[in-house]
Amino acid sequence: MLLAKGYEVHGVLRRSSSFNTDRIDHLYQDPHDPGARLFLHYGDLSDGSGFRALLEQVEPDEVYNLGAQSHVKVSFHQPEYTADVDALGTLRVLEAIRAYPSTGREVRFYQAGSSEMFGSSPPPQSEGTPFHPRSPYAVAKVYAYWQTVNYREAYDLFACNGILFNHESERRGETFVTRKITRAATRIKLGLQDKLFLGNLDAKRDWGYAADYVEAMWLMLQQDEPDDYVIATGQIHSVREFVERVFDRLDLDWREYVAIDPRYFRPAEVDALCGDASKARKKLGWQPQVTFEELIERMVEQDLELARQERVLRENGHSVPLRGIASVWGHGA
Ligand code: GDR
Repeated sequence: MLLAKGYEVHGVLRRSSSFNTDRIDHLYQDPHDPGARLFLHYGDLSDGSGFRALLEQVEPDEVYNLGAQSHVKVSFHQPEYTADVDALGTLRVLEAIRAYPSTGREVRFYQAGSSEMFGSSPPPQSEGTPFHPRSPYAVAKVYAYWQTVNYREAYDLFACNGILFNHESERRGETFVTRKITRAATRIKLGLQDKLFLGNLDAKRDWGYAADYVEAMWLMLQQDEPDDYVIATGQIHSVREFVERVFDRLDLDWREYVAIDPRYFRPAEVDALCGDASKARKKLGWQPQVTFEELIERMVEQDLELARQERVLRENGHSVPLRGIASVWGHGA
């Protein structure tokens, strides 16, 4: 979205021994190309000095902190790491921005808050709803939220929290429930898999389309004053309903294929999230464009195509990496 708006974009990339850029490969630009506007730098939210150096080198106008250990279930297995990256990582970025060299430029800061912060506070949730986090991930996000508010109040930073409800797309990571379902159901449809193991089907979420939500993040940083906003569709559906719709769309009876595996249950669950985004509607002029049905259609269409490609490869004797097929290789997430 930022590239389409004409921005020069600098992304921070975690070092890994294998490539981890699959989801942005379609944006790749050769950095030697004089017209290139997308650059990647090694960095990590656990490394404050690296981030400070990057800030001085890049001199950004806007910083979007979307980095996190973002999987709720995984945060129960890695609570300290999650707190370090999601909570302290945000503090490191805020500190770096506060101490930014006196170029006279203001850096606007966006913090990816989460509806998970509301936890067990009943829906509908809005900016005034008390937080009651239910996972190490959510607790870390609450810490980052309040640091962002405090840096705004204490140092006059242009810092905003977006409190985004679940947002999905064709590029959603495969261990999150929506993509796990569309990936598995389409593979089942094409005879590549015969079971899908899930956890709690009764959880209810407010699922929107990611492309709509990034527009809201950007809008927050274009306002005269920094503020915090809930971004949501205001519609709630259960995981069971999501499963049912996806399998229906493929003319399959989900009951024949879906089984419950308790290893996907969470020690504490968030039962129901449904956001009230009236403030964003009023102040940012924002509203979601893609409906729940369209979201499912887009995800199913794309994953059907991936499954078709996989089948052709297999039929021709090629081995296909299982990376990205969470229902095969999900590690309990
Ligand atoms: P969530 O997303 O925890 O809401 O956080 P996720 O898709 O992981 O879970 C949604 C609900 O589905 C239930 N569920 C399962 N979840 C997973 N991952 N795998 C399963 O097999 C499964 N079976 C049932 C979960 O228990 C849960 O209730 C997402 C993340 O993107 C966060 O980073 C972000 O902050 C919030 O959305 C808003």
